Amino acid sequence: MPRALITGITGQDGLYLSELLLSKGYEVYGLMRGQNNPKRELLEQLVPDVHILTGDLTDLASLMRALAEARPDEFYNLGAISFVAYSWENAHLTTEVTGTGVLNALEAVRLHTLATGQDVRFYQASSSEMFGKVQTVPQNEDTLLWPRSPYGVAKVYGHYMTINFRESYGMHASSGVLFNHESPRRGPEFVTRKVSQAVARISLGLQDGLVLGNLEAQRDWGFAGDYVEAMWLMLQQDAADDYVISTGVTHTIRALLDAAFSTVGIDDWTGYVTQDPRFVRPAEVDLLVGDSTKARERLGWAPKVGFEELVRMMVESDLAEQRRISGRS
Ligand code: NAP
Ligand code: G4F
Repeated sequence: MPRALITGITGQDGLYLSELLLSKGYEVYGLMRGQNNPKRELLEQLVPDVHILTGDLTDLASLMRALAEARPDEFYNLGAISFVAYSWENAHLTTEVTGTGVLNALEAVRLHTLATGQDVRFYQASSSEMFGKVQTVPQNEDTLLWPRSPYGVAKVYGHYMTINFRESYGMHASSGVLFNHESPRRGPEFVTRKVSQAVARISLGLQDGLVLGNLEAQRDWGFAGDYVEAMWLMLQQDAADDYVISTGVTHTIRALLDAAFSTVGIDDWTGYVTQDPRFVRPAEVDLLVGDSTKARERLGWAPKVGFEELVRMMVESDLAEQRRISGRS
């Protein structure tokens, strides 16, 4: 039975990836931080077969202990402070967790291999946010990185450190440059879920409107369930490498609003949405659209869920949740 250790187990991708690996017969270990993590109960409910270990990406010894206990064949480093807007206000912390945390994870794996002789394949959750002020359209593995946020800068560090460990120590370390991926499990701070939750509440009469920032930004949004398959496929290859994972289709926030409101029968949403500079970022990533030809050709990966279906799935899930909470139909 193959064994996997996942950091960021309580996050959106951690949950989907653990379900995928469990379905493939893996013994799955998840690293959870904090002495009383509020997401523990949900995690135990959704994936009761995952073994929970405590640890933190900023604490190298905790990673070493987790590795000694899990003895994984595969290590998926999904843990991060992942909210771009938050990273300006907490730049140092973001650097420690999202940047230096990758070095800690790589060092822990390297030292574990030295001590035990066990080879561990490593996955790094890199991000399209690294492309920032994009230098080519669409973006692929060769596009120059120009990050626009402390989060993006930290991800660039983690990305190159992963490549450096592969080149320096021959580690099987791969980096997935994933474009935005969403689901009903997406945190409510991200724009897709903020919109799907608000639309559900507006249609049930529980909320009057929605306040957003920049409506012109364009994102290449895919479904998280499809994207974790790409992570797994990367670690099944003979040689480690870097891959862009994306749908190749981009939409503005306005188009997201069109799709979400039309799910509940509202064609003109302008009366419900206002803009506030509070949600506008100091530097914006205006346009993301990925070229995932390499992943499609070499991994045989392709996204299954399209934009309209994804938005509908999220709004319907939030409608069901809000009906349950409020008792309204
Ligand atoms: P997420 O839902 O925000 O999950 C982040 C996870 O990291 C949570 O489990 C969180 O734990 C954990 N974490 C935070 N600080 C930590 C620390 N100090 N030590 C250990 N773990 C820590 O993110 P996601 O959407 O699943 O994304 C997974 C990874 O992919 C992240 O690295 C993200 O940056 C990257 N990524 C995401 C996307 C996307 O569109 N979703 C695209 C590209 C790359 P708590 O629950 O305790 O906070
Ligand atoms: O949903 P977002 O917060 O995601 P963002 O910044 O693209 O980052 C996500 O994707 C990255 C991959 O490219 C990941 F690495 C990262 O961890 C995260 O998962 O914002 C999307 C867009 C931005 O242009 C933002 O300015 O939506 C715009 N937006 C407009 N109003 C808003 C809002 N974003 C949020 N979160 N909240 C708003 O009110």
